Amino acid sequence: MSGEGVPPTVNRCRVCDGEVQECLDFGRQPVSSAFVDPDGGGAEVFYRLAVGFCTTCTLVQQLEEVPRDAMFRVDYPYRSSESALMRKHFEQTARHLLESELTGPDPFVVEVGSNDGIMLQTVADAGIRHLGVDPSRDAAETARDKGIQVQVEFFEEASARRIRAAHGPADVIFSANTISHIAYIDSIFRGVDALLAPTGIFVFEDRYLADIIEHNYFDQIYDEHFYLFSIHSVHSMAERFGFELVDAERLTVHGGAVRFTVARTGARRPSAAVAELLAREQELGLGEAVTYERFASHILRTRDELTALLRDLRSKGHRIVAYGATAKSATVANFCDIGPDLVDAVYDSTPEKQGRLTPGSHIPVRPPQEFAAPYPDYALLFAWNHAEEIMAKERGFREHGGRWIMYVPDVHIV
Ligand code: DWN
Ligand code: SAH
Ligand code: ZN
Repeated sequence: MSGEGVPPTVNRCRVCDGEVQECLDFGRQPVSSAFVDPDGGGAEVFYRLAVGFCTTCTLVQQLEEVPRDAMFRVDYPYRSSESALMRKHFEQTARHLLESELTGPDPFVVEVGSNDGIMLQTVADAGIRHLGVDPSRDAAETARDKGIQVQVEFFEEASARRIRAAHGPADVIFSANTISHIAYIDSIFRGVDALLAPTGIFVFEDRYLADIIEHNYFDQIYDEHFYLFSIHSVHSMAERFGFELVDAERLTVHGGAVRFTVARTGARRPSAAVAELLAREQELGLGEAVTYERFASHILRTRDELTALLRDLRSKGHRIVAYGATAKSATVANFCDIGPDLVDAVYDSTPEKQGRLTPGSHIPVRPPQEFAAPYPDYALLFAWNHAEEIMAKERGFREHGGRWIMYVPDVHIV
């Protein structure tokens, strides 16, 4: 998208070693969850956010890897439980696992990326043996305070082997919005191989590439989302690592995701859904350059329309703020050059983000209690995946004549 032409180096697929063709370039971007202290502090880390697709296995992946310690640190600020929708989603997910898989004698479940315990809470309350694994210490402490067992470290082959030695095999390894964050995917699968019981399952939920392209959810692309999965790419990835994709279920959370279920080859019979979704994907062109060229022009159009709208409103004297200091919004703000000159503040319920500045774009983060004091004219909804919950909470904003600005799938005002 930068128009600088073909990159000089050949990029290799992290799974199959095929050639990766660059297709999207968002330029220089900060670490998406590295909120900045207003009184200075350490220098911000930037990298080039570029995406390509593997010309052999179609896996969509980033071309530059941000070191994992730069993203997931002791003070990683995201807290899954800030959303009522996600609390309900993970309670249902846990109940489903408890009823369908964790029914034998003394079952054991491991969660990769357990964050503040949003999913394991239900498992712990049911008295089932569990272990969360997450390197983000402060989030893990929140989970521990709720009585959930968590090990503060990165899941990978070595930690998986240690868990197996200490606790025995896992019947279920669960993960949500985390496997796509892990560039060293071969080590993850070796870890799953070491830890999973012979007939156990590895279940992971992640954003679905087809939904991202169809609905122009370009802001789902940021440092943490190293991979954008499709049914096809996960199917071939599982196979390469000695596993099999045995189920795939589409989810509506985060704008569209898939719950992938993977088992050891031959251990479980694949559901009809896998074949159906694979067949449907054939028509989407997820392994073809033209698909990403179309996506890139949609993204550029959105950027131009959004910045034009914000500048126009500002020049007419309207006050604009944003809502939801999401990781996603790092891409929007930095790619569209939206800073405090256009947007006064971003309101967010997460105490760990409040009082700090958004990464790269340096917009102050304020608590939602200040949103109404007084209401702005316009609010740019960065947390569009929580639109229903937020708009219901902030009903007073519209009642006072305020308007929400949306940018996906296209720029519009509601
Ligand atoms: O994949 C990831 C997902 C699960 O979480 C991670 N890589 C990072 C993070 O992404 P995100 O920041 O884009 O996630 P959310 O869930 O869209 O973030 C919502 C933000 O909005 C949070 O900072 C909390 C805030 N919020 C709020 O202020 N009021 C959320 C709700 C529901 C609210 O009512
Ligand atoms: N599962 C939660 C949290 C997603 S945010 C949800 O769906 O809302 C991603 C989480 O993965 C963070 O808490 C981060 O610290 C963690 N994470 C990142 N890399 C990891 C790894 N290699 N092993 C375990 N957790 C990891
Ligand atoms: Zn590949």
